[in-house]
Amino acid sequence: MLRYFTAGETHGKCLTVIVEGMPSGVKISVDKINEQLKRRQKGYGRGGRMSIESDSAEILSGVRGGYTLGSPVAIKIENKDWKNWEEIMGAETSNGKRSVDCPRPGHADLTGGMKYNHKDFRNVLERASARETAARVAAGALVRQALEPFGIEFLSHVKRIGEIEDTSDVNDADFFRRVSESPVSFGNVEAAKRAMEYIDKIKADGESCGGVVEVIVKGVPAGLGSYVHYDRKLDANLAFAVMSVQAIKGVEIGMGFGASEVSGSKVHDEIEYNNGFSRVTNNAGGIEGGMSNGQPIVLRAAMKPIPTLYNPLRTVNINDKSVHKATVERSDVCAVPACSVVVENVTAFEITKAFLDKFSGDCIDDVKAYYDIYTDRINKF
Ligand code: EPS
Repeated sequence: MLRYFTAGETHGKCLTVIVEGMPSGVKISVDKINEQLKRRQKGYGRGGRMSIESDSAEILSGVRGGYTLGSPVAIKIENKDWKNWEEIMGAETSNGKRSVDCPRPGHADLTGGMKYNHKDFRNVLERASARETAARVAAGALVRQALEPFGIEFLSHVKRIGEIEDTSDVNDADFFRRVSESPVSFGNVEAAKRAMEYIDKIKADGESCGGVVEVIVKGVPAGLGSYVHYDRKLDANLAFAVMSVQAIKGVEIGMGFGASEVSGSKVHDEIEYNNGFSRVTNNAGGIEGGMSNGQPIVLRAAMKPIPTLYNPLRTVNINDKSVHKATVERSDVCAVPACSVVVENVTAFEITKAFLDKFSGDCIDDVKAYYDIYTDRINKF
C-alpha cells in the first residue's frame, strides 16, 4: 500500500518525506517534482519567506538511473532560511530565543501547547506550519509519475479568493493556460484583477483571506475505490487526505453541498452508451458509490484565512494570563494559489494509491498487465 511520512520544522534544517510502496520500474524525473515545488511557491499575497526559499528536491534513496527500485524513496527539501534560525532551532544548540507566548486564534498554538506541554508555542507552530505542504507536494509529484503512461492528468485552479469568485468555464480551450499565467491561478483575467485588488485591501487592513480551490482529474478508469468497504471508498479517502491539509475546512466532490438543495432528477447523471458507458452530466464529480465512474473527478476544498493577522486578534499571554494581542509571525496574506497546488498533489497521491491498490504489482510492468486486462474487459462490458 502506497503511503508517506513527512518530517521537518518550518525553520528547521530541511523537510524530509519518505514514500513507501512505489512499484519498481517507474520512470522518475526530479525536474517534474521541482516543477510542482516551484508552482507551490508562487501566488499573489505570499509573505517574505518565499523570496528566501527556492524549493528543490534531492532524492536520497529508492531511485537509480531514473527508475524506482521498489524500495522507499526518501526526498529532502532544504530550508534556505535555516541559516537565519540555526541558533534558535538547533537540535542540540538552541538558545531558546524567539519564544511565542501569545497563541494565535485559529492556529494550532494553544491546543498543541496544552497537548504536548509546550509553554513556548514556537515548539508547536514550527511543525504545524503549512511549510510542511512542500513535502506533501514532493510526495504527490513523485508518485503521480507512475500514472503518466496511463494517461491520467491532474489539473487545478482557484475558484474563489475571499469575496471574489471566478465563474468562468473550465472547459474553455485556453482556461488552464490562463490559470498557469495568473498570479492568483484564476482562469478569468478580469476576475483575477479584482482578486488581486481584494488581496491588496485585505493586506492594508492587516487581515488575511482564504478561498476555494478545485482539482480536476482526467483519465481515471471506472472502478477505483470500493462500494464494499467504508475505508476503501475513493471519495472518503480523498476527503480525508484533503481535509488534512493545513487550513482546509471543507471538501466537496461534484455538486457537493449543492446536491442537497435540489431534487434527484437535477442531481443524478443520466447514463448513455456510445461504444462504452458514460454520463450525460457530471454532477457526481466522477465518483458514485465510493468508486470512480470513468468521468473526470472534480473536487473542491475551502481554505480558511491564515491565522496570523498583522492586525492581531485578542488572546491570552501564557505566562501571566493577561489579555494580549496575538503574536505576529511573518506570514502570507493569501496562500490560496499555493493551496491549489498542494490539494492537486495530495489528490494525486490518493488517486495513485487507489490505482496501485487496484492494479497491484511489485513492478510497473505487472501493474500495466493487469490494467490492460481490466480495461479491455470493462471496455467490452
Ligand atoms: C510556508 C512557510 C511559512 C509561512 C506559511 C507557509 O514560512 P514562515 O513562517 O517562515 O514565514 O509563509 O505558513 C503559514 C502561514 C502558517 O501559518 O503555517 C510555506 O512554505 O508554504
